[in-house]
Parts: sequence; structure tokens; C-alpha cells
Amino acid sequence: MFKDGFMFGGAIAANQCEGAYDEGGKGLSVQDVLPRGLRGSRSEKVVESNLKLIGTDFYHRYKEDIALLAEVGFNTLRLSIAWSRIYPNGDDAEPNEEGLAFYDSVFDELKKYGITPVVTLSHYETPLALAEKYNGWSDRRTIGFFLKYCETVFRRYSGKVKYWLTFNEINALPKAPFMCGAIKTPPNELSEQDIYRAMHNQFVASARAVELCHRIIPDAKIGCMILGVTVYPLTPNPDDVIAAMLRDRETYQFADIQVLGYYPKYLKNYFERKNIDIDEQPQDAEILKNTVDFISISYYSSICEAAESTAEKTGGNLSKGYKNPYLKATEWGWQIDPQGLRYTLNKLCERYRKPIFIVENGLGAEDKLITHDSGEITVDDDYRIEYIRAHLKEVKKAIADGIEVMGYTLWGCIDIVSASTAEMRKRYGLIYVDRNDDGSGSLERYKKKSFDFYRRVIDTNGGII
Ligand code: BGP
Repeated sequence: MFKDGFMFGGAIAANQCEGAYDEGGKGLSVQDVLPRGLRGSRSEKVVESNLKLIGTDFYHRYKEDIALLAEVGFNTLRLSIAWSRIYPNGDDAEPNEEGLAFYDSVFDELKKYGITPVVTLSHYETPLALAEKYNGWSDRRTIGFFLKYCETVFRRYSGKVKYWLTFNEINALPKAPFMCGAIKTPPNELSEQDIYRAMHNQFVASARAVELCHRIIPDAKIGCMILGVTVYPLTPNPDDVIAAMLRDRETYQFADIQVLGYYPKYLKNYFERKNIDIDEQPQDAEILKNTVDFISISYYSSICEAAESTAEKTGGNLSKGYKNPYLKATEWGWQIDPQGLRYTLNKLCERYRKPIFIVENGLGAEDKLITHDSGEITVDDDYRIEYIRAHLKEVKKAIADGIEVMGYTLWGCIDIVSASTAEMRKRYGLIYVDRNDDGSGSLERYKKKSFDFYRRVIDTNGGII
């Protein structure tokens, strides 16, 4: 059993489910010009083939969807506010009331079912105009635009939202500068200094959002959100162990700054060696001391690192690494490693001693909707049931290891458009949405086999795991 009050449910993101990309006063976001996710360059304008323009139509169907999630027994739903619904151009003088009213309705609907919202302020959804006018997070002025947006939503929803996350997978920025940082400059023209300056602007923005949140909503909790890449050395060769340690820093440098409140020595020494100037302002060190209340992570898979090897490489969530011969992988090459989740939770706890929230975990798979002679329609996703069961078993072990795990929200709890590949066929949900990569489909919702499994898991607070 998980403890009473364990935050159990699922997670979605505005750009991957809402659709209505140009409705309700919403401005374009960087996602509206990324029709193939990270598989291709950004388009100069909106193209019809971009599945995110309609998404799964959550914008119009949120009441139906929330009722279904309530039927599973969710007590928590992680979701994001699309920044460009609130400030369509990012630097608008006044917020868009239609956008604010939409999220009021969503939060009221969640409250009807006793579902606690956990809200991501920036989930790869920066207003496109900030990319066009300021080159996104490469310009320090974007900090001010972000904080104006934060202050607007903190004040508007202070009575409805008590859990906030600043930047989704903030450590993904170096991997995808346009999607994560609205930086238009082509990646091959960005220097390391450019990337670290943009990261610094996000660190300052995140810390100032923490301070603002505590001031406006004193009983709220606000966390960072880290792409939890678990790195193993490919062999016990000390060269590989060191290589894995250094690769780990690509993740921990982000958490260190947001959780500990300062730049770690290894990173400052690196800046000196590489002559990197992050353009730190005099007040920044003090600002960074506004540290988060908890750490949230996405965890899907682990990877291996080596000093050098001819071993086969494989994909992962925005991270490539060497294949682990002991693990199976998904169709997209993401290695399935439930024990890696326990390992990651232990490492984070040992480093930070703060509560940890698993806000993304799940299996992307090509589910099949079967219509039987009887007319019954099913999706037999036993593989997803096994994935969830195996990972929750490891969460239980991590808790027995003494780690304070706040909750678990299954990623893509209702099918959505995938982030890195902008596909519908890569499905994560307990609920199947009838939409295909060619844009066809009724958008009807169908319960998968995992729907009832997860309902029983929550109903027993993890007892059947
Ligand atoms: C994370 C994002 C999510 C989600 C997830 C799965 O990077 O925070 O938005 O998309 O990855 O990745 P994908 O959708 O590419 O399978």
C-alpha cells in the first residue's frame, strides 16, 4: 500500500491534447510550428499536418475526459497551462480573459471530482512571438514576460491550484533549444555559452517564480521538473564509470541549481576552463536561493554511457545512449528498466533530501483498437499493464528505501500527440482516442484493458501491485 494521501493519477500537456490552437484568443506557440516534433526542423508557418492543431480536442472535450479520469479514481491530474492562451504574444500588456476562463472551467471540473491539479507553467509551449521577437530564452527580457504570466495565473488560480511546476524537463533545453527554449538560432550555430546563458535565464526565472508563488499562494508547493535520465556505465571499466558520472551531470546540474540554490563547483570550474560567461547579474546569486519545495521527474528508461565503445546505441527520452544488453526496448528504442526508477529515486534522495514526485512514467506503444463480431470494442494493452505494475513495484521498494515519494502520475493517461515525434500512433493512455497520424478518426474515446487495471490499483492505493 502507498501512504494515505499518495497523489495518484495521470499527466497531460496542453500542446499535446488541447488542440484549438487558434481558438479562445490563443496565440501561436512553438509547438504550432513543429509538425513533426523533433524529427524535422520547425516550419515557418502553421501546417495542416501538425496533429497538435487539433490534438485530441481536450479543449472542447475536457469535461468528458475528466469524467473518465475520475472513473479510474484519479485523485491527481498533472496538466499544463498553455502560456500563449494567457499571453498570446508573450509580451502583451494584458492577459487574454478567454484563456484564463478556460482554465478556470478545467480546474472547477477537476474539483467537482475531487481531483487535485498539478500545474506545469511551461511545458514546451512558449509563445512563438517570443521566439520571433526576442529569440526566446536567449534574451533575458523573457524572464520578465514569464514572471508576468506566472503572477497572472498565481493570482487567478490561488484558490484552485496548490501544486505548481516551473519548466517541464528543464534539462532538455540543450537537446532541443527551439522546443524547450524558443531559441530560433539553428542549433549548429549556437555556442555552449549561448546555451548556458539561456539555461541561466530559465534558472533565474524558475527561482523568481518560486518566490512569487510562495508570496501569492503561501500554502502552495512549487517544484522543478527534471527529465530523469538514468545513466549506467556500459562496463565496470573505470573509464566508463567516469563517463557515466560526467553524463549524469547533464541532468544533475539543473537539479543542483534549482534544489540547492547555487551553481555547483564542478560547473563553475567548467565555465572557467571553457571560458563561458553566463552573463550572471549581481542579484542573480541571491535570487537562485529561492529553492523548490520538491523535485518532480519524468522517468521512462535508462541508458548506458561509455568512454568509447563500438556497442550499439539506442534512443530514450530526448537522450541517446548505448544499448543495455540486459533490457528490452519499446518500438521507439526506449529501454524498459523499472529498477532504474528505484535507482534514480535513491540517487535523487541521497543528493537532495527533498520529496520527489514522479510526474511522468508510461509506455508509448502502437495500441490496436479491435472491434469484435459482438460489436464490443477493446484495446488489449497487457504490455502497458505489465509496464505500470513493474514500475509501481519499484516505487514501493524506493519508499521502503526511505524515500518520500509524493505521488505518481501516469504520462499520457489519455492518448495524446507524442512530444518528440508528434505522432498519435505512439500511445500512452488508459483511454484510446480514435485519431490517426493522417488526421483521420472520430476522436471518440475507448477504455483500454489498462483502464480497469489502473482503477483497481488506485482503488487499493497500490495494494494489488
Ligand atoms: C517528455 C515530455 C512529455 C511526453 C514524454 C514522452 O519529454 O515531458 O511531454 O511527451 O516525454 O515523450 P514522447 O511523447 O516523445 O514519447
